[in-house]
Amino acid sequence: ATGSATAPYDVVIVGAGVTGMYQLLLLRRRGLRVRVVEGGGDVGGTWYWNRYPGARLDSESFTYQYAFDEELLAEWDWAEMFAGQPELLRYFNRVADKHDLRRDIQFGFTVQRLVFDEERNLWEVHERGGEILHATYVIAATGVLSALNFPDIPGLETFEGEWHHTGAWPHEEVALEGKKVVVIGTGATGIQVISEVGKVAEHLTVFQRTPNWAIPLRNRPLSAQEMAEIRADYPALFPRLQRTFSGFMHEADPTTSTSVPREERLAHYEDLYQRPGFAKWQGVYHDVATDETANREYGEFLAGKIRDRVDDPEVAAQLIPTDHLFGTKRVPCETNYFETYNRPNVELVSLKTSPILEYTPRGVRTPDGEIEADVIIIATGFEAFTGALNRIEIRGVDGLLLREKWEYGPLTYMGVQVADFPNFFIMGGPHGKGGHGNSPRCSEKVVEWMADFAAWLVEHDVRRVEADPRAEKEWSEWVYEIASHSLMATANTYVYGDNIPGRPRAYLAYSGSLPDFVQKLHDSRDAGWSGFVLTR
Ligand code: NA7
Repeated sequence: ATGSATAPYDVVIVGAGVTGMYQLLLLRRRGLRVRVVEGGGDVGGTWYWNRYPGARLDSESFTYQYAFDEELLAEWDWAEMFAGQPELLRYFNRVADKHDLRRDIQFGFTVQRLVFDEERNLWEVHERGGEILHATYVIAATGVLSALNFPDIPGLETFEGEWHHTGAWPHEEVALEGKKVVVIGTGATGIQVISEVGKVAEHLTVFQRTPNWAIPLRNRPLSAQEMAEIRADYPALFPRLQRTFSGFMHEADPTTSTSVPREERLAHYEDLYQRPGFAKWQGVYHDVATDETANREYGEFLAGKIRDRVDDPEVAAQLIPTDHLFGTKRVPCETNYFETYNRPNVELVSLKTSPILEYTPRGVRTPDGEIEADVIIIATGFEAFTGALNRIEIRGVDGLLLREKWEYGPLTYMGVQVADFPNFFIMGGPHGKGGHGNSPRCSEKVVEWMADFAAWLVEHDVRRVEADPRAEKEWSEWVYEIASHSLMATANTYVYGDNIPGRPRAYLAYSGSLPDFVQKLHDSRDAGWSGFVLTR
């Protein structure tokens, strides 16, 4: 217990990713004693861990940066419309350097337990290796997609080749050229990594459980001229993004699809298909997201594109989703993904008909035989929203364990606090908007609100602040209620925890809009922090 001698911090922030970095900067500016603890070796969170080949933004680069630093906005040029992981990591390192963030960050500090000491109104922050820090308040900036999900397949330890989860990719280059590679998983990540590995592997076997409605990314370099135009628009861009549903550039088309003749509709879909990024998802006729008939027609259009792009009609059929409607799961963006299956060295295997029974020393075994691999890439995603918190032993009042409280689904007040867990705040977790959607856009106002609140609490010497159980109940019921009306409720998705076997189905995200969410935070603040119980 080396840390027990140090005086308590006002705030310990868990996580030095996109959210935690900004939180640190703001709390430091407010004069608070603050420490960040981070399991990784450096800043950047998602972009520190997800170094797999092909890791890239699906949001336009310039929409996915901090809005607060005008100097940096003026000098940072984005090289591509959709930045790759190396460029993003350079950017977040630049922010850390410029603001000297690292002096308040303890790296390699993996939080194992968080225990609330009711007598002293202090949180004990226990590191895996035994170090303990103390803080009046703890802010979890642990991310919504950071706890790795592994398929439940036995024998990984017997495999004699190299294996990596995409979300914990090594810093050293992984040799894939001329190798036999197996990829498990075809979500947004799998689709990116498959398209890159297919180009270099001697043989690539893709194990797919469910196909996804992937759409072309259409990335390209940004010229100096374009960058200048984009930059000139920054003062309008950031406020505009704050008014959108999830911080993305593309807003739903107010036109109802059926008000347009079918031919015109299809021509419009063709036109949309040529546009970059989420224009084809977020920018389509609004009723595609809500009306099943409109949705199915658009899906049929996209299925036609897949059939056009994949040579073998049987493979094409396997790549067309039939189990879920377009947009009811996270829509991946792709670059030559479908064409990858036209390569002679790439093979698609359905886990539905040919499940992996076990890993073997030489590869994987299926009912159809053994498939050899030099490298196995596990692209099976994350225990979303609650995973990063539930994997820490978080003990509140009377030793209550957070993951037990959340056994049948999360309960929060505005996604930021949980009753019986005083002085503990969540910036990106279940039932809040922080860290979801376009992550920097969705978290920045939450982080700013948090900085106001934390400064106010310290200034007013509030020893204990906790969500009012009634406010928590109301919020949670409301979140579950609005989610149940969405077409998303019809899909198997990580947003409902469906990817984690044995987990009771519960809506984990927040299905309202960004401005609406921020307004609710501000309303509470303006009403003297309504919904929170404060003890001086
Ligand atoms: P996702 O979107 O959760 O995708 C994971 C993929 O792995 C998906 O194809 C899953 O199939 C598959 N999967 C998950 N568990 C298993 C098991 N047990 N066996 C076989 N296949 C499995 O994660 P990503 O990393 O791609 O993307 C996550 C987010 O990160 C994404 O939204 C981006 O914003 C960035 P399923 O569809 O569940 O049948």
